Amino acid sequence: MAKVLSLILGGGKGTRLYPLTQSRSKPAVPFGGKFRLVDIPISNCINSGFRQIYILTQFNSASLHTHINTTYKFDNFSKGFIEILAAEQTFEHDSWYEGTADAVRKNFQHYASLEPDYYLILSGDQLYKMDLESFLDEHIKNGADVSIASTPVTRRAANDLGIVKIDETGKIIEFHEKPGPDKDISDLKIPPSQSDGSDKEYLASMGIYIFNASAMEEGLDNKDSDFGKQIIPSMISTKNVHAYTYKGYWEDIGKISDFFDATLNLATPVPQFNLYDEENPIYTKQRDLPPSKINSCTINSSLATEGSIITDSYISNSVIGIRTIIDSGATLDGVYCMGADRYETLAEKEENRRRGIPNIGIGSGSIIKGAIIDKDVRIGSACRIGVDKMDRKDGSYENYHIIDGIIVIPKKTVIPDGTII
Ligand code: ADQ
Ligand code: ADP
Repeated sequence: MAKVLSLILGGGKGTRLYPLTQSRSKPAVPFGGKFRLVDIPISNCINSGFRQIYILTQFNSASLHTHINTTYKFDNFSKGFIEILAAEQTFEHDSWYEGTADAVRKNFQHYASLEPDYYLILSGDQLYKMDLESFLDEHIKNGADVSIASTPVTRRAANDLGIVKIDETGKIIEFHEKPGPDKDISDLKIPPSQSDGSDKEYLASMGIYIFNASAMEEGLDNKDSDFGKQIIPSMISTKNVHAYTYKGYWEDIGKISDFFDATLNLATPVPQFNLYDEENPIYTKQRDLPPSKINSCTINSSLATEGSIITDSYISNSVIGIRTIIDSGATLDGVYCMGADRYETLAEKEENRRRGIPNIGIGSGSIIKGAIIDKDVRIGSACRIGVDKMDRKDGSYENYHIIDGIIVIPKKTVIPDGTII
């Protein structure tokens, strides 16, 4: 059996997902109502039989630790483990990870003793299901030093991705990292003999790589900081680098707008990413929460996760996270509500009343459209958020942000009764 070590790139500073990454590392960002971003690559690894996994992340946080420790347990016989390697100061280096390759390099001492045959590098912010075992089989069959999972994309999508050109055997002969809209890359088009005739005329790197152990050591024996910008382009001419073509659903969710769209898509009647797949489940923390209680509501194209209490409300195109309390007469349309870490007690609610602050959840009669509401947010009654015609410019405001036109309310924010955003 080949020994494969999976390394999940858990994120740089997480700026593109800010403010969701204000108080947590990117892998710990809640996704899909009850999951965390990191559950996706981990589940892909586990479902493919790869159980030795490191998560490389810039910030450590108690929440990521708790999540990993309470969710993923392997028995003694499987030799499985999942460990977090957060950027740390050592005698050799005192900086953050300067990029993806730098993150892998700085942790070499942690994996060297395991003596893997192969390194599987995965991105931490993508939504897809892929049989990584077939990817490895293909890598071995091709006698490759490095293989790059690649997927067909349009010219527009090609702007922000690494674009590969392959020969008839699948060997990569050219690689251009993020060519942007102006560069002429027509010579990188998929040859007509391999094209399916759609407008997806280019083959893009998915940022998922398999390296032979020796190729990884050689590739990182320099000061280059990024796989996409430096390591991969320089290996194309010196090593046997192959593409593995994947044609299923694949979405980068490292940006607020993509994260938001992918989340709401989960709630559509036929979502692109199937959470109801018995063979390839997405694993997450077992919480022992009660079922959601729903009283006199109209709910359409929405997901309501465990432990929520929703009363007399109208909810559409929304994802309602764990322990969300929605009071009577509220309307939510196109909202990802992450939920709450705990229920408030009656005494705490009494204290909230005395202090004039709303309870955790969404107050009565509030209307919310096109928003991400982080955990433990208190939205008062009769608020109007994203409803009225207003000139909303992207930026940071007193108690909310607007990013790509989406209203984002950070964790634990208090939005008083009657607020209009
Ligand atoms: P990007 O996704 O833009 O392009 P990058 O920013 O390097 O590349 O991120 C790759 C993954 O590594 C992400 O999950 C990110 O969060 C994580 N990451 C980034 N910096 C990190 C750091 N310092 N420490 C730990 N993790 C870090 C890459 C490739 C492209 C390819 C796209 C596909 O470079 O060629 O097309 O992925 O999405
Ligand atoms: P996030 O999900 O936003 O990353 P954390 O994971 O750090 O946040 O917090 C979630 C955990 O913290 C939950 O397991 C919850 O039980 C616990 N928690 C948070 N606030 C409280 C509180 N005030 N009292 C008790 N437990 C809390």
